[in-house]
Amino acid sequence: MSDVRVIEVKESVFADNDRKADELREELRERGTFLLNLMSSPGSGKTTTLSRTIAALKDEMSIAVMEADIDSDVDTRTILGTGARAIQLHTGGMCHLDAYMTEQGLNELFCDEDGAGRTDLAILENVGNLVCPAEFDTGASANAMILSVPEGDDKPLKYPLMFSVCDVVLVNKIDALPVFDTFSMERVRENILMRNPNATIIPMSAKTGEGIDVWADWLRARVAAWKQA
Ligand SMILES: Nc1nc2c(ncn2[C@@H]2O[C@H](COP(=O)(O)OP(=O)(O)OP(=O)(O)O)[C@@H](O)[C@H]2O)c(=O)[nH]1
Ligand SMILES: [Mg+2]
Repeated sequence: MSDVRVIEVKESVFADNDRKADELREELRERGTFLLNLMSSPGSGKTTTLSRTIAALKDEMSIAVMEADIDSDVDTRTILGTGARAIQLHTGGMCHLDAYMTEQGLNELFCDEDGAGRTDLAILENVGNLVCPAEFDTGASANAMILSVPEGDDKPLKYPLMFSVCDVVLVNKIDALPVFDTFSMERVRENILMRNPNATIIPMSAKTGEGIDVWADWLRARVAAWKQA
C-alpha cells in the first residue's frame, strides 16, 4: 500500500473554488453588485419568496436573478413575470453551483446591463438541496436559506453545514403551522442557533406575505451596509 499515491482531490477542488469565490467577490465589489445566494431543499418556497422580495424592493434597487436547476425554465418564467431580469442556469446534473458556474451566470447577467443599468442586487436561486450547495462558496456577499414548516424542525440537526454557512434562515410556510402541528418554532430556533449562534431567523409565509417586510428590511440593510463598507 505504501507505494500507492493518494491525492485529496476533494480538498483541492474546494481550495480552488474558494480562491475563485474570493476573486469573484472582489469583482462584484468593484461593480457594486451585492450577490445573495439563496438555498433550500426542493419546494420550500425559494421562487415564491423571490417574487415577493422583488415586489418589495424593485423600486429601490435594480435586481437580477439567476435560477439554477438541473432542467426546465419554469422558475425563470415566474421571475420574468415580476418584471425583474432573470436567466436560467442548467447545471448538467450537478446538485449545486460553484464559483465558476456562478461567474458564468453573472457574466450573462452583466451582458444585459446596458439597457437595465447597473445591477445592485443579484440573486442566485441555488439548486434545491440541503447538502451540496452548502459546501461550495459561490462568491456571494450573503448566504440565505429557507426551511419550510412541512420539512420539520429537526433539519438543523441533520444538515448542520447548511445552517452554519447561512447568515439568515427564513422559516417559511408558517401559514401551514396548524396542519403541521408537531413543528415547534421554539425548537427550530434552538436547533438553528446551536449550529449558528449568529444566524438571523425570520418566520414568514411567502403565500400570505406575513414576515416578508422583516425579510425585505434585513436584505435592504445588508445591501446598504455592504455598499458603505
Ligand atoms: N402554504 C404555503 N405554500 C407555499 C409557501 N411558499 C411557497 N409555497 C408553495 O410551495 C410550492 C413550492 O414553492 P416554490 O417557490 O416553487 O419552491 P422552490 O423552493 O422554489 O422549489 P424548487 O425551485 O423546485 O426547489 C408551491 O406550490 C408554492 O405555492 C408558503 O409560504 N405557504
Ligand atoms: Mg424554485
